[in-house]
Amino acid sequence: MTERFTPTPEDKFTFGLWTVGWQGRDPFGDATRPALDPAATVHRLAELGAYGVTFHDDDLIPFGASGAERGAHVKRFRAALDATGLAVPMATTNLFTHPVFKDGAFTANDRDVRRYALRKTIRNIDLAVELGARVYVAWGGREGAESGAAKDVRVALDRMKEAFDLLGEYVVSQGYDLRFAVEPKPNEPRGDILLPTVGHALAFIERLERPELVGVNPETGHEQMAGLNFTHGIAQALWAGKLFHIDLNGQSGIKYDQDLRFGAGNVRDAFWLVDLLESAGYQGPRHFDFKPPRTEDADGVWASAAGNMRNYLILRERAAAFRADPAVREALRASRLDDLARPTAADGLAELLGDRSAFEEFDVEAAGARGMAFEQLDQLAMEHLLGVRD
Ligand SMILES: [Mn+2]
Repeated sequence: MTERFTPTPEDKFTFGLWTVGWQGRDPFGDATRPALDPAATVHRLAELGAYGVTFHDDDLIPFGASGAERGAHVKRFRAALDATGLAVPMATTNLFTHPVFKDGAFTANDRDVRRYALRKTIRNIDLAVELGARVYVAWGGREGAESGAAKDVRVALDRMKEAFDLLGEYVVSQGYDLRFAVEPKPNEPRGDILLPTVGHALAFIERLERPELVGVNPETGHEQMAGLNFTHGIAQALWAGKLFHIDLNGQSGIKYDQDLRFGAGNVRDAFWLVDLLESAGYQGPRHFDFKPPRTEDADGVWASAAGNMRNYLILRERAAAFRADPAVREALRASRLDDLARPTAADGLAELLGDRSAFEEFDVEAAGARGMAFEQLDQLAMEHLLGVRD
């Protein structure tokens, strides 16, 4: 029973150093846990069955460290990776903690801050590539404003585009096999953040010089903070060929960013998300960007980390059982999902315009009276999710 929910590297579960390493500092309270050593974290994640680990530059190398200190930190981390076989599929930049970033990084009003942010990012891109990363995440947590005139949003978007164009030029010029993933978030820490949702980010990417190099890294809680359906956002990112990475966690509705472990919060959306990722054949890492609540001690931190992976595997099994159930297949037909998959006018516009049964002779009243049978279908999903159907 427990055996089948034990993660292995083949499941491609990854964790940020900052997740289990979160010390529990929040706007109202001090740290409740000591700092974790990155190398020890790598060993512990490997023991739990993870595939990889990710990092912000400052998670690995304390901000302001000298060149020699930097080299020593990287060496220790690399030794832990070599000893455990853990991969580094993704890395990212901390462009939000230091006061210099209080008005943003790529879109800070101060030009010298923007230039510094790009140099800080490029320095960590070199390290990311050295450690084998294929995706570089960009979360612009401080790119935004609390008041109207403080940020000219159209001009700020010009600067954001300029930043991604320069970063794209850099990786191409270096011959790096690295793609970028924009991580949307509606607010927190800024009152309003630029590129607040998956949809905003997808539209922005198409304006770049090298759109093929840039995709999205949606986070469960960030879309749910905006009251949006995360699974629908992921489906659209997949449809656009832009799901370059994903941050899984849990969130209970529209409130502060909770970063609960995956499966906590909106478990129904988690079920549909796993169903989507698995049925779409998503090949990327299943990356957890969560925070063990500050109530937890070290044991609680690792229990929380393990819970993410276990919940994903449970939901994966539940979703597969749902899809394999003959009653579900019948219910999907009754809800006419097969009909949705048929092109509306494969016969062409002229045939549509000449088809009297499509309009003049169409029985609108009869069609309007047809039930969609969605409730029977959804009840079957609920019962699979709750584990009362096999
Ligand atoms: Mn979050």
